[in-house]
Amino acid sequence: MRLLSQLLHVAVLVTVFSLPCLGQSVDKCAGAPGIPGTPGSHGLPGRDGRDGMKGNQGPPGPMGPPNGLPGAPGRDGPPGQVGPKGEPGEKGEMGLPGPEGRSASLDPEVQEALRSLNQRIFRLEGVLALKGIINKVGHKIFATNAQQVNFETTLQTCEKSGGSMAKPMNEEENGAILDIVKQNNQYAYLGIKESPIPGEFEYLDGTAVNYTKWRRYEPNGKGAENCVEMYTDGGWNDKKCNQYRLAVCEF
Ligand code: MMA
Ligand code: CA
Repeated sequence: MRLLSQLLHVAVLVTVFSLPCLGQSVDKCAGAPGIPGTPGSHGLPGRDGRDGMKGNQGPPGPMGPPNGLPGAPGRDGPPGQVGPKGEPGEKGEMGLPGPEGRSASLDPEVQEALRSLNQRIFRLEGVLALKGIINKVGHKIFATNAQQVNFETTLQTCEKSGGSMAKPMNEEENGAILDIVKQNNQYAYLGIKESPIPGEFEYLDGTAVNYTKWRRYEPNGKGAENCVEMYTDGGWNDKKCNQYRLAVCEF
């Protein structure tokens, strides 16, 4: 087909160039061109081109034959879910002491609380004294339950109440106990006992008695009267401990 086309091409050219010189003078009319030669043979192959871009990584190769050695361990998986809460641990050791707080004497809130408490106690003591329930002298309060019991029971009654047996240590305190004795018209045991030395007396804790109010000729028991009672005139008498006397305590 291509050959046919070439032949046709050649024929056209021959026709055109073989026409007589139309409209031109005879002496200037050239001869017809020759027929083109045949195409030359192929040249030598060109030089190699430059390296192309690196291609993508190929797919993994096929699995190898069985009985090969195991591969290296795989990577760790993602973390699991949070587990349930554990049992409480043992109690730790005590920590170090905290920083020193503000002195109560400089704390306005503490000061106000103390002032308020003092006032309430003062008022309560006033009511109790007015009703004859307590007899206050200096820092001591004397009181009775109006019961007549022996020395040992008096001692226990006073201590169970948070106090101790009444022990006058001066004339004023002796007068305060006397008020209670007179109001009840009952003698009262005092918080004084005979010491291991007959005829000598001491407080229940063994300390020496400085103030005394012995009645005339007392003490006269000489080891046979180990307790002390107050008469209704305020004077003291050494007496056996098993009598029933007004229980008077001090707080
Ligand atoms: C009683 C007894 C004594 C006291 C005398 C005072 C007779 O004994 O109470 O302790 O000394 O009276 O007379
Ligand atoms: Ca006596």
